[in-house]
Amino acid sequence: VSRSQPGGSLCRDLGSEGALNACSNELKVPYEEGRINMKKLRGIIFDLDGVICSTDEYHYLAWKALAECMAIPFDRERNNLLRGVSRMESLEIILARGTKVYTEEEKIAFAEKKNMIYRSLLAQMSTSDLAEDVRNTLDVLKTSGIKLAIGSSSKNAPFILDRIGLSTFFDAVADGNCILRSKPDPEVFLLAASLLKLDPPECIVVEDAHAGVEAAVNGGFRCAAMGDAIDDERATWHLKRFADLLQIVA
Ligand code: B16
Ligand code: MG
Repeated sequence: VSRSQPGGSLCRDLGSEGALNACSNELKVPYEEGRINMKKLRGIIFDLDGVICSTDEYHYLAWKALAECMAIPFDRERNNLLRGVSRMESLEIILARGTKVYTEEEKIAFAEKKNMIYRSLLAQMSTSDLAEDVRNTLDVLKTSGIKLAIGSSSKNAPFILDRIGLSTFFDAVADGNCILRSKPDPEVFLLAASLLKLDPPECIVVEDAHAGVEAAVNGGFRCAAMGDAIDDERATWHLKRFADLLQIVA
């Protein structure tokens, strides 16, 4: 069942739990010291779509459905440009391939239509859409005493977290409902860090978008890149699997 609207400003700081460091794996993913003045790792800020869960695929399907209605060419390569950027900026990137000019009201209506399609796909998600390695890795990180936050451009983040059973898991959630500027601006990550009461050099950001890696670096964070952004040279670590994070914190 689809919930009506994302729940307004749900950015929160729930405090941290646990202090035992349960991770003892050897660091196998090298990092480049000196790019950012490193401090002891105390927090991890996760992007949501494409990192915690595969909702990036639903974004693609929903934008594709809209683009087809408008006879605008759209494919997965184009879709990769939308990762991490806001809904309205995404629409502008799609419309740039078309020939027609639209009013602001029409653009808002297009974005709402896309969001309705997207939310109907999200509504079908359940806790089984949280991959086992993500769940297990998050559990290990939580018991290690490292604070965990979400830093997502999405206004649907509270709804998604609810669907996959993580609505109360994170120590803080900063999302598209709480920010004025989306990635590559660092606002969402700086907000997440401040909710955790940590400074950027004490945190790392996990991202699947080039815009997100750029946002992390712009904010003074070290970044672990994965998925579409795995080869981004601005990232400190390059994660083949989500569980590789455990090698960073060891
Ligand atoms: P919404 P993330 C981002 O989430 C998506 O990567 C991006 O494709 C999307 O346009 C943006 O959220 C806004 O999403 O329409 O749900 O508000 O990757 O930053 O977690
Ligand atoms: Mg993402």
